[in-house]
Parts: sequence; structure tokens; C-alpha cells
Amino acid sequence: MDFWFTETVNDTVGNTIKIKKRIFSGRSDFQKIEVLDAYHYGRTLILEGSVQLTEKDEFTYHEMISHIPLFTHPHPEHVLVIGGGDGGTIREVMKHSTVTRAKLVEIDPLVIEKSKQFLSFVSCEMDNPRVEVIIQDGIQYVKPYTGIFDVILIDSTDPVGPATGLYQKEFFQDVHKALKDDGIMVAQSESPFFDQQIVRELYTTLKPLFPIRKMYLAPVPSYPSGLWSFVFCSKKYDPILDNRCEDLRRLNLNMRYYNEAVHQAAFAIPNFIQELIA
Ligand code: AG3
Repeated sequence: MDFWFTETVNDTVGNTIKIKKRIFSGRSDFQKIEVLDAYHYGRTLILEGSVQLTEKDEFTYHEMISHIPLFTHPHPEHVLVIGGGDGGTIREVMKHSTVTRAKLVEIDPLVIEKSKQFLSFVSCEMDNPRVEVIIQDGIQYVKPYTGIFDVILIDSTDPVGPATGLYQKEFFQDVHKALKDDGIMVAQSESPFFDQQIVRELYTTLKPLFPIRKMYLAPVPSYPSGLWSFVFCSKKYDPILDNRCEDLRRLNLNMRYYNEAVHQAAFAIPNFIQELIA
């Protein structure tokens, strides 16, 4: 039976999509999990009422969270993904043959289970032998490590509920410590239209930690405002000056959004957002 699903963005704004079928609805120890089949967007994963991904537009988010850092680092081998239990980010990480070990640390096993069951278009690489899936809170997981990861990707939900700590200083300090001396961290960083306070605080928190901090943008039509931001933090490599995206010309990696020109252009930041992060 058809129905409309609305993600409440704030007290006066919502995003509404028409649903063909409810595929799964349940509650884990951490959150409400829904998998819906939407007319326009196809299979859609919703956590605690927030759209996490849709079949139709997940490629922009997952390609951009992964390939911007992985084509900036000269030789990424050891990659950590925190969150992202749907598997979309890991799917893109696996396109890099330099990556010998990738760890996916997800707090909620039910997200992994339901993604494997209903969202194979994103979960398809989770059983790759180069991937180790760890069910744990990412905040606790990174704490003991020093200088072992080339790239850490933070594919979290909004900073409410279980993800709150993933936006805090102590966690970013631990991430910084867990990275090698030339390591890179990328985190999804919400909508520059609707989440301005979060964005502003994030850059204040990261400033003393990483010498290179740059925002980049990508469109994700199913997310609030349709414009999404990521923060690129690096100890050494600059995404514009040091990238090796010309490698793309000889690789056939099935990219639908990311390319050399997009890599550069994504770092063009409109004035009102520059003011937020200045
Ligand atoms: N994680 C970030 C989703 C944030 C969406 N926010 C919202 N709809 N209010 C996406 C996980 C995909 N691997």
C-alpha cells in the first residue's frame, strides 16, 4: 500500500517521498531501522527517521566520501571506516587495489544484517576477504591505536543518539593519533544550509588538530537541502596539490559521479559557507 514518508528536517521543514512498500521496520538496541521501497528513489535506508541512503542517489555520497581521500593519498593500504554499516563506503574503498586491509567498525549489527538482506547494491563488498567487519563503538575502537591507518573515513549518522561522540574533540584526537604521520581523515559533515551550527563547531574543533582542513561538497538529493558537506583533514597531503586522480584515466572503476574535474571542483566553496568555517 502506498504512503508518504517524511523526514522531519526541523520544526518547519520536511522531506517527503512516496513509498511503494515497507520492506522492513524494527528497532535495534541503538535506533529505529526502516528499509522502504520508494517510487523515485528505490530502496531507502532510514535510521531514526533520517534517510541514510537511497538506491538512486547513494553513489554521489559514497564515491565522494571515499575517492577524494583515497586518490589524494599516494599509496593507501590500511583504511578504517567508522559507521557505514550499510557497506556503501567499503564498496568504493574496495575499488582501490592498493588497499590491502580495510576495517569497517559499526556499532549496530542490525544495520549490517538488514543491509546484507535488503540492500545488496551497497553491502555487496562486505564479505570481500580484504574487509574485516567489527561490531563495536568506533569511539572505543580507535582509542588504543597509534600511527597505523593511512585513511580513516567517518560515515556517521547525524550527531544525535549513538553518533554524538563522533563529532567531539576527544574522538578526533584519537583519530589523529591512530593515523600515520601522513594520514588523512574524512568525515561526513551535514548540510551547509540546515546544520550551520554543527559545521561551525566542527571546524573549531578540528583546527588545532590537523594542519590541512578543507571542506568539499556533493549533491545528495534525498538528504535535507540536497547539498552535503564533507571535511577533509590531513597531516601532510593536500587534496588539490597532491592528488593522483590522473590514474583514473587508465583504471576502469565504474565511477558515476567522481572524476578528475569533480575532485578539483568539489573544493570550490560558496561565500556563505566560507563564512561559516572561517
Ligand atoms: N550517513 C550520513 C547520513 C546523514 C543523513 N542525514 C539526514 N538524512 N538527516 C550516511 C550513511 C551512508 N553510508
